[in-house]
Formats: sequence, C-alpha cells, structure tokens
Amino acid sequence: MKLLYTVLSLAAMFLSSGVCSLAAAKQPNVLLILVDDLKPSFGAYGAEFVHSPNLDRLAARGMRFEAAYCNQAVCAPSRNNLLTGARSTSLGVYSLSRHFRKAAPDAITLPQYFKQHGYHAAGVGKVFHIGHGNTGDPKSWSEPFHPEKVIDYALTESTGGQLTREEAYFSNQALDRIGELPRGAAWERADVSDDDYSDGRIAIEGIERLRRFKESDKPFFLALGFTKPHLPFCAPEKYWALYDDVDLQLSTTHDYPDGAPRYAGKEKHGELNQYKPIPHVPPLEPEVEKTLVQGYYAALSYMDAQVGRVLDELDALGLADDTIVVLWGDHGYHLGDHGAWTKHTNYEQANRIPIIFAGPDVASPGSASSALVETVDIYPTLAALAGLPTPDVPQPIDGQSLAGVLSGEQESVRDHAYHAFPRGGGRLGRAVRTSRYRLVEWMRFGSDEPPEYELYDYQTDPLETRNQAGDYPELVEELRKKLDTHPAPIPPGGRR
Ligand SMILES: [Ca+2]
Repeated sequence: MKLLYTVLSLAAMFLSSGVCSLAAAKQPNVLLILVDDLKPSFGAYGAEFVHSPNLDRLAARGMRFEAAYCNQAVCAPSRNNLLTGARSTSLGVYSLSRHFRKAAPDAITLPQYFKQHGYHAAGVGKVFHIGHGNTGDPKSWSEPFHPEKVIDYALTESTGGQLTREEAYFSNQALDRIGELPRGAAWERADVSDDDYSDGRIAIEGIERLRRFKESDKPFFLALGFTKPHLPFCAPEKYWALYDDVDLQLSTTHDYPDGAPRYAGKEKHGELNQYKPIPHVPPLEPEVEKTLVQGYYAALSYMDAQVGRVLDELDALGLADDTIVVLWGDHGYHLGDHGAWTKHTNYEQANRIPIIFAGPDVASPGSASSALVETVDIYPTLAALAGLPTPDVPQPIDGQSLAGVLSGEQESVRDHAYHAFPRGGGRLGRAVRTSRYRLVEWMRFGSDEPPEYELYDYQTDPLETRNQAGDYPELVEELRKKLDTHPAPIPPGGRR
C-alpha cells in the first residue's frame, strides 16, 4: 500500500511538474512601445507638472532607466539602432534617407528574430522610419505592417494638391524629400476627438491586435509606434488646456557652450523652421516659445492617454502578467536649451531618453536604475527575457543584456554610454557619456585635421555652458581611451 502511495505520489509530482514546465514553456509576450521625440521629462522622471498618468503607472510596475541614451539623436538611425541592435557607427547609416538594408541586407531585426523563434510579430505606426515605403520592412513581420493612415479631417491646410509636411508625415510618404515639402503649422489646438489624430488610431489598431493575439497559442511581439510629441504639436484641445494655468519655464541658456566647435551645434531652428510661423533665424518671440513648450507637453499628454488605452486593454485581457512591456523614446529633445530646438546634436538634452521595462522579470516594481544604458541594449535584453538564444545574427549586436539589472543581480553593464552624430564635410562626433562627464571627439574623415574635443562636467556644469576640454587634457585622454574600446566607426557616407 505504502509503495502504491509512493508511486502515485511520484506520478502526481511528475504530472504536476510536467504541467508546470508546460506553463513555464509559454514564453512571455512582448509589447514594445516606441514614442517619437519623447524626452525623459514626464511624471515618472520627476517632471511633476507634466500630466502623464499612464506612462507613470507603467513605471510604477516596472524599472525606469535614469541614465539611458540613444545612439544617435535622430529618428531613422535611432530606430535602426533599436531594431538591429547595432549602433550607427557599426551600420554606417547616419541619415534618414538610407534604408538600413542597403548597409546590412541580411540583418535579422528584433521582431524578425522573435518571428524566427516562434513568435507572431506585428507592427503598427511609426516603428521603422516612415518614408521608406509603407511596408515597414516585410521580413520583420508575421503579418502585413500597419502604417497609420493620412490624417483624415479637414483642418489641415491644403496646398493645391501638394502634400503638406503634416500630410506627408501622417501618410508615411515623401519624408526622404523632407526639404522640398511645403511648410505646415507647427502646432494645432483643435476641439477634435482623440481618434482624429493618428495616435488615437494607432491605439485602436493595437487593441485590435491584442484581442486577436490573445486567442492564439503563439506568444506575440507587438510593436506600437506612437507619433507624438513629434512636430507638429497637434493635440485635441483638452490636452492643451491641461497646461493653460501651468507656469511653463523657458530655457535659461540661449547659446551653445562657450568654446565648443561651431559645427557641433545644429542650425538652432533646424527642423522647427520647416513649420509656420517659425522664422529661419533666431530668436523666437517668447510667446512663440511658450506655445511650443505647451504644445510639446500637450502632445505628450495626448500620446500618454493613447498608451493608456492600450495598457487598459492589456489588463482587461489578463495579459499584463505574461507580457514584457518596454517604453522607449527614440531620442531626447531640445526645447530651447542652447537656443536650439528638436534634436540632431551630441548634447545631453538631445541624447538622454526614457527607457522603462515592466513585466514579469522586473524584480522591484517602481524602481529606478542609474545604470548607463543605450538603445542597442533593448534587442539582447528582450531576447534574454524571452528565453531566446543569445542573438548570433549577421549584423553586430552592440548592446548588452540588461536582464541582470532588471532582476537586481547587477547594478550596471558598462562604465559609459556611446553615441554619435555626423556633420557635413565628412565630420563625425563620437561621444562617451560617463555618470559625470561627456567627451565628444570630432573627426573629419578624409582630411588631416586633428580631432577637436568637447568636455562637459555635469556635476559642476549641468547645463553644458562651457567646453572644458582645454582645461583638463589628462581627463580628455582618459575619456578618449574609452572611444578606443569601440570598433572604428564607419564614416558618414559609407565605408572608405
Ligand atoms: Ca524621433
């Protein structure tokens, strides 16, 4: 009898362990939320005046990275970095107009890698950069990619049959001819519904996919690319009204750092001046600056509400505990600091980004990490969290897995973040950002010019008012050696 009992017990244990291992074998889903031009300036990152309840509740059940940096501060290359795991300096693609597959035809993208390992991979909105056709890289997905449709209400200015910048943006066309597009308004405060703008419709498409994928046996990888707070700052009236009584602070710095090379800064109104009523030459009227700042945060709050609709559905479907959610901003944003607007520099405001991981692998919900992390870390991290093999793919994977940081076993993965930005004439500025300093080395390929350096100390000069490279040659040399730990960069314009 005792033997029978033991056999039955063992059988029960075997069966239950079998059930457990089957349950454990169901891999987690992935919801990757890409947000266009989102700087880490919202509630969870300490900007209490910003109305961002949904990003904040995601942070409350995840880990936010306080020292996260993009690898290049502009949309298309940064998205290449995320989706290939390779930095621009390794891909040699620094521009909007060059498709990453021209440089790396056989690259296995992040969604493609998940697809190869049994996931259903789907994408909606601005994931890869729009303007590369409406397909969003067919190899990456298990079902046709869904770009968002043209803005479909009547307030947009008509230009006699030629697309405005806004229409091109929302219809995913012609951005490779960005300089030729007619100007449109830089902001719009209209009493319209959330779904009149594209992010509302991206949320609807995302919700439809969550409902459909829940019924499948396969785990899913869903990438949702929200388009705000990218210019133009179009948001329904109610999100503008959130800031009518807020004393929005304008930047106190109006120029690039003393002693910085002239070419290190961008044309101060570049990109912004492609919109009305922005003049090509600084300064902006303070009232215009204030409206732009309000518009940025109105657009951010509008996007936050659309992300909230998707998170609500994730909860309602009972998927939240089985889904890794990543929130990522493609680069930071100059909101008038240094007198500059938008991105395209190696300075702090253009390069620091929000990264939040939430889901079953985050040991301490609501925590913050000061680890120096980069966009390219997301690819190997998601692979590790999903239990996939360490990616061995044709392109270089420049990132490190953050799984140990998320589990609390590791405090950091590197001693500096690495990013770059090109300038005309074959110049490339490569930067190392440690917890205290940033060193930028400017090289001009194909010339004998000696490199020029920028050094900033964020402990004593957090607003980057003065290039201190000339004062501290030994520190420059110490930081410069960190650049040598990286492969030689592919020059802008391709391999030479
Ligand atoms: Ca962007």
